[in-house]
Amino acid sequence: MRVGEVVMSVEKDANLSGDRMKTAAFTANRNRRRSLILALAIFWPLIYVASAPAAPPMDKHYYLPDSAASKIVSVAREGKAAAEVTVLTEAVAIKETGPRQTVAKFGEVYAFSPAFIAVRREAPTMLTFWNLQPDDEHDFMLAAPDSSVLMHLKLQPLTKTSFVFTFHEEGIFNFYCAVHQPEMNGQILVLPAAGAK
Ligand SMILES: [Cu+2]
Repeated sequence: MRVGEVVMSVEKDANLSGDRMKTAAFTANRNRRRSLILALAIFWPLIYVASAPAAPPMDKHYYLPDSAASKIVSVAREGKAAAEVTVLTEAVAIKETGPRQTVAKFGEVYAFSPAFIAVRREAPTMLTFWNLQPDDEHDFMLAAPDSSVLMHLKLQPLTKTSFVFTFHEEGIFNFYCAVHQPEMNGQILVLPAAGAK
């Protein structure tokens, strides 16, 4: 074997072991891919459930009236309404636009607008909340005249949220944004049904 041949033979061996390494790497990759696919197959239903579009934001924090509360007010996502009211989340004093002294003294201040709504008993009324803020969550918590909480909605940033409310009891119903207390409140006055004496 001449020097040239030795060099060639060494190179050949080197290539061989390189190929072996490539094969080993490929097998390892394939095994890794297999375990990934297996894991996906096993966990896919879980992943799928977790990423499924959240049905309306109703969980233990946000909910519509339950069957007992529905005797006082029933709330539906849609339906014919005798009246419609748009309720804005108004930024009264916020860090972006000030006034700075007011924000320093009171913190950011928001308000529902309008904060007073009159409806008739049994008259379906559509309330549409416009959360005007791009970076602030608000919510709508409705209380019965006896102060028990009937429902709690999340009002997502830059989103309109509509529900048709039908009140079955007369009286003053307070509502709140739980995030911005004590200032972000309002009242719904439920008057006698039309034609009632
Ligand atoms: Cu709020």
